[in-house]
Amino acid sequence: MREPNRLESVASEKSILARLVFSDAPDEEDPLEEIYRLATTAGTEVVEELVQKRSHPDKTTLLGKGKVAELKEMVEQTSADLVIFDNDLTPAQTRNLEQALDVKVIDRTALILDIFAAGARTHEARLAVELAQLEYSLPRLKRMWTHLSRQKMGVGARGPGEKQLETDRRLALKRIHDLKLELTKVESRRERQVASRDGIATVSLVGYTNAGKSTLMNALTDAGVEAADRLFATLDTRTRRWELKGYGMVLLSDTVGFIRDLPHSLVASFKSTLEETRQAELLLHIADASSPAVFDQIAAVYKVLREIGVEEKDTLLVLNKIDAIKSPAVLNQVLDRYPHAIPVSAISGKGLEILAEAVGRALGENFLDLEVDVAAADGKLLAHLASQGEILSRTYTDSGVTLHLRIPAAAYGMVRERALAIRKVLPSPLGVEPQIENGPVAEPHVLADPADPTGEVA
Ligand SMILES: Nc1nc2c(ncn2[C@@H]2O[C@H](COP(=O)(O)OP(=O)(O)OP(=O)(O)O)[C@@H](O)[C@H]2O)c(=O)[nH]1
Ligand SMILES: [Mg+2]
Repeated sequence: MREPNRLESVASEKSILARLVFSDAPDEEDPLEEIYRLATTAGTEVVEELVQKRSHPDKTTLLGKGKVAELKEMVEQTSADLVIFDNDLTPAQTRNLEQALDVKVIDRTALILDIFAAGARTHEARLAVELAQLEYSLPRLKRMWTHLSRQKMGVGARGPGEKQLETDRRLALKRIHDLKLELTKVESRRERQVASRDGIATVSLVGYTNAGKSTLMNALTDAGVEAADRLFATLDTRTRRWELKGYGMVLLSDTVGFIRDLPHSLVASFKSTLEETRQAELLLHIADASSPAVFDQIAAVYKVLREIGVEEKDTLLVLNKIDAIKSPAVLNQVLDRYPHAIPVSAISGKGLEILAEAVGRALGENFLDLEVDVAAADGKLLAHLASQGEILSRTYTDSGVTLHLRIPAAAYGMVRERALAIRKVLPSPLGVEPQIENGPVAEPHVLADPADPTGEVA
């Protein structure tokens, strides 16, 4: 039996980049920068580039006739294997362009899928990518067949080919069905896992790809996750304990990054990977403040957050990479637009203390300030308090110990049940106001959980 159709990898092919920019779109410093990064991340060698400004796309070939001819000449001169469009192409446009250029043509979505396919490591990410690839290929199966039929049987011929197309479609649909089922199982497993955490607050890092989410996760929790100057370096979700000074323990999770015009099928397939984000109490939206495209990237992330249904969640905007910003004026421009944003550098550690305070403040209502008496023999409660909360002071008494502590509200149940006396139950006081401009420089600090050196969370 044949495998359902997969997209071919474009790694190590020579590519030409092309993009249609609408005339009314704001000027970009380098309109091909992102597609160039995507193309090289996918492993292609970029040999030429072409941009056309136009008020509307050509229905049949996206670009105008003159530009298609220009592209054709480039293909011949460079012997490129492939033309990559930074726009999305309809199946018909792809077919027409392939015919006109006599070379393989792929669009932005196909390229992103290729990168995801090459990078997916975990079972879950692999399932998600395969599903997205199949959904992308399904309406294009016809094209592959039409292509074949012409070579083998002449235009309009009917016969075994049509049957093959039917078989391909059936196989693809069956596999899509199976993958969705499998992913639903993964999703409910994850939902149960997240729900079983005794209500400890989860803070989820979200943001444009390459903004520095994983680097920040490492700086805050000593997580040791991979961070790299590569688009979509992270394709799964990692959750670690984060000991928030003055507030107690929360969970911090790092996940797949977003990009503008992220294919909808891809977002849908990654639903289970994004489960932590969907259940998080607080989102930290990490933006690369040193990127000339920072405004577009912030907007693109808000759009994806809407798509996955979490736009209503409490979100702190974090402006990362401030060490790489050339002039203070650039940062001020971003702060003018987003005055509540918190500038940090995950690499130098600047601003991280202010960030931690802001997170604690945002989560403040989930924490309780208590003074409790615990029996000396109640090792279980003492261990619970030490692992879940922060003990601010302890005084030994004849019968046991009096603790002043701050714990997540969800961890209060056991205290109420077992403590000898509870004297204060107040919402935890707010942290210090984050200082945005000219704030003090915080030293880099790494918070590790001494009880568990890996800090890994199931
Ligand atoms: N100059 C500077 N570079 C940073 C900073 N934070 C991260 N980077 C760099 O940015 C690149 C991307 O970092 P990652 O942490 O992998 O970014 P990410 O948001 O996790 O990216 P994906 O997982 O691909 O979505 C790496 O080369 C980091 O070293 C920072 O504060 N300053
Ligand atoms: Mg990452």
